[in-house]
Amino acid sequence: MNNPEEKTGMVSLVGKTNVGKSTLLNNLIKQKVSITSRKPQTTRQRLLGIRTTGQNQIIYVDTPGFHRGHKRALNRFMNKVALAAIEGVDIVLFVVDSLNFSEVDQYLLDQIPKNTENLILVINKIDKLSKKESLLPFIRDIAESYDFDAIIPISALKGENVKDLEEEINSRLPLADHLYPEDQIADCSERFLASEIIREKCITRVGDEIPYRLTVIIENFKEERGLLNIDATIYVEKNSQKGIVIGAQGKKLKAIGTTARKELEKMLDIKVMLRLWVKVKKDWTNDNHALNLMGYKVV
Ligand SMILES: Nc1nc2c(ncn2[C@@H]2O[C@H](COP(=O)(O)OP(=O)(O)OP(=O)(O)O)[C@@H](O)[C@H]2O)c(=O)[nH]1
Ligand SMILES: [Mg+2]
Repeated sequence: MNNPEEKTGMVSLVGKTNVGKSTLLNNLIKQKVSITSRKPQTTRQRLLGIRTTGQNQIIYVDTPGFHRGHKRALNRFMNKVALAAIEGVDIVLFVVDSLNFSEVDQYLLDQIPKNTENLILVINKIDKLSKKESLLPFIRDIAESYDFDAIIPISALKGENVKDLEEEINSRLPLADHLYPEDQIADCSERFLASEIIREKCITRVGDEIPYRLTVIIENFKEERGLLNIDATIYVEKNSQKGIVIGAQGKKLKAIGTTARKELEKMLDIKVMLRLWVKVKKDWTNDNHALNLMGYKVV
């Protein structure tokens, strides 16, 4: 080891869809790298967020939320990525929603090997609880089926107790050299980030079904004389979905483009020219070949 005092650990955020894993990741690393939304199945790929403080380096792994009842190839891919993140890491954060622990949470908890070292139960969204006392029976019920190494109630949205969680993680990091430079906070490209921000703006503006049938491909990403030119295609599965994304007189697509552009300009600190197209790729979410082309590496 180059520095015998350095500590480094991989920490997975695992949990059902919509419990707030990506919100927590962004809060832990103090920057938005993972998109979030009130709709389920927002995160689709494994994504790293890195935080280095002094001798400690934590590499967080955000994962797609585990979900059931969807049988398409994209859903199978997402669940596989979710489950894979349980193994080969130093610490697992099992994230649940304080208002709702269901069969799906239980199923996922049952998938975690009993000999997992450093399994921390993170109970999120405590800001929504009307009575904090209801946490005790909630904790008792979940802790019955697993002997957690620590249990920490938090609010990822408000930042409540997130510092305690970070301290708990730091106290469990193994001695190892850092893997990333101390100023690096993510491992994804700006190109990927751009596609995700555009997808996030689409998710919040279209109805309940389309977010699951929509993806974004960056066709061109080039900086010229202080202007970042981004051309992106939004793929959906049907003509009717295309019409919804575009909206009357193209108004919805325009709003998606404007909000995405503004956010990207802030994040990347550069002026952005964003051009969006909407295309139909029939049944892409259920076609392994198309999924690979869209960047979801189904092997
Ligand atoms: N009130 C409240 N809402 C929260 C909190 N954390 C997350 N949320 C909200 O819960 C919704 C889901 O959050 P995400 O971070 O996208 O959840 P996720 O677990 O990453 O979801 P998937 O990527 O689908 O697995 C969003 O609307 C968040 O704003 C919290 O602590 N309190
Ligand atoms: Mg997420």
